[in-house]
Amino acid sequence: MKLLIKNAKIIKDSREEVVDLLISQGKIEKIAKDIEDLEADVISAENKLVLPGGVDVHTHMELDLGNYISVDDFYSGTRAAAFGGTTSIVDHIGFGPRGSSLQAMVDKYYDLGKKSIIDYSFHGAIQEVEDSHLQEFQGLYDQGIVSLKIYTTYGGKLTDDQILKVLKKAKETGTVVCVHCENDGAIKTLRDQAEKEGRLDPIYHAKTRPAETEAEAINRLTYLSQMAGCPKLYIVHVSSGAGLREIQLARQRGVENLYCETCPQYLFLDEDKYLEGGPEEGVKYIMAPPLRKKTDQEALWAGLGDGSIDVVATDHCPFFYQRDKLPHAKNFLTCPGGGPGVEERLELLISAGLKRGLSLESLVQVLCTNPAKIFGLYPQKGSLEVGADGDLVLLEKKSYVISQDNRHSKVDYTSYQGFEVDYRVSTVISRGEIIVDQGKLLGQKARGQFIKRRF
Ligand code: DUC
Ligand code: ZN
Repeated sequence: MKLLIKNAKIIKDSREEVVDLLISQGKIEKIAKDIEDLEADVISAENKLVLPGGVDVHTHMELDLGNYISVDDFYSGTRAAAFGGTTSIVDHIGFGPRGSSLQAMVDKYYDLGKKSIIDYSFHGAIQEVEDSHLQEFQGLYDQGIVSLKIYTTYGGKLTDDQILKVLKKAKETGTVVCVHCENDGAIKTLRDQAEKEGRLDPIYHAKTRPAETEAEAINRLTYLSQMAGCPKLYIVHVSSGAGLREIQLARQRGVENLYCETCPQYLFLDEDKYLEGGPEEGVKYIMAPPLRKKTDQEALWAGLGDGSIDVVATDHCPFFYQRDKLPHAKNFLTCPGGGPGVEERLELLISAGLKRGLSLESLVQVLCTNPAKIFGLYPQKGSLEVGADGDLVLLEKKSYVISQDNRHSKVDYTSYQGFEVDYRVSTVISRGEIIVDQGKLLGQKARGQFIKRRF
């Protein structure tokens, strides 16, 4: 099967160019002007932006938190991703029971992932650091699981000695270590105090996880990384100007292989969301790290502008509003943390990014190319090059308002209700197959393939 995309405006060698792209057997076979191929189905990209399919390296499908499970499975979550122009995800898996091997949980996810509409991979997750766990890094790497995640807070957090062991082993195997950075002890003290004083409205979720807790943990990780010889270290969901500053300072003092991500919620939403509409509305935005101040938002946009933020991913981890979140409106301490976003990322970033004067090329870097490069999906994913997978998204310049009525996740709200975007995803192509066209899902269910990642 062949697909010919005519008159596609793409970015090539930092310049916009209008070309045709021929996809054959799922791969980009040719990029040139005026391609003719009588066997190919033809689609016109006239007046549309054509980008590599989006790569979202931070989702949590079916994440089991014990008392709650995030509501999108790999089918509904990747359906929402596809509608939003994302054609690959790398999911952060749950820990599973203590005492189990890292492989056991990855095996469980091999099964869960089979429902995906788009291509997918997983980051490993490590909550205990016995020698046996460290010895598993190589085997996971050989399967294409070339990254894993650690936490500095929550039940599965690692202590500094454990983190150092993980970083040293990762340096040996080439594994990328993703870290959720928040200072657990400080947060615990602040939460205990809030509980004692009865300050339990959603705004206290933000007040008990201040930006300093993120900045301190990022700072600590960058020094631990130096002690381990600078393995590949990736800070997930940077939410604050102070946190980003620690990354910039670490790079200035020579910490190599240090990457970071932010998410749309930290670029588009701020802590006023915890107050506007009262606790019943505010509870929708309980997530960690919490929403920050407008000044943090601006610092993150500046980080996108100067290239210090490498990736925008989503941390898509939705829980039902009515069923799961609303009952906790008066007690943030018990509310499941996380929110949706996998569908909105591309349209929000392209629309607002261009308005703010970012180049289309730099937006493609943070949404597609950098995540693919950092996590071993490149050049198969994340770029429009001959030989790459035929994963493309066509966007038309057509403003519309994001609303729960036009979403495709299972969850019953969107964090971006009422946001107007200038660009709308019109067609999504995965390995040469049109999977979304003009608001309709096409093709078979569960057609996604596991991506065996490598460097
Ligand atoms: N933060 C959340 O709020 N939910 C899921 C995981 C995370 O890091
Ligand atoms: Zn996450």
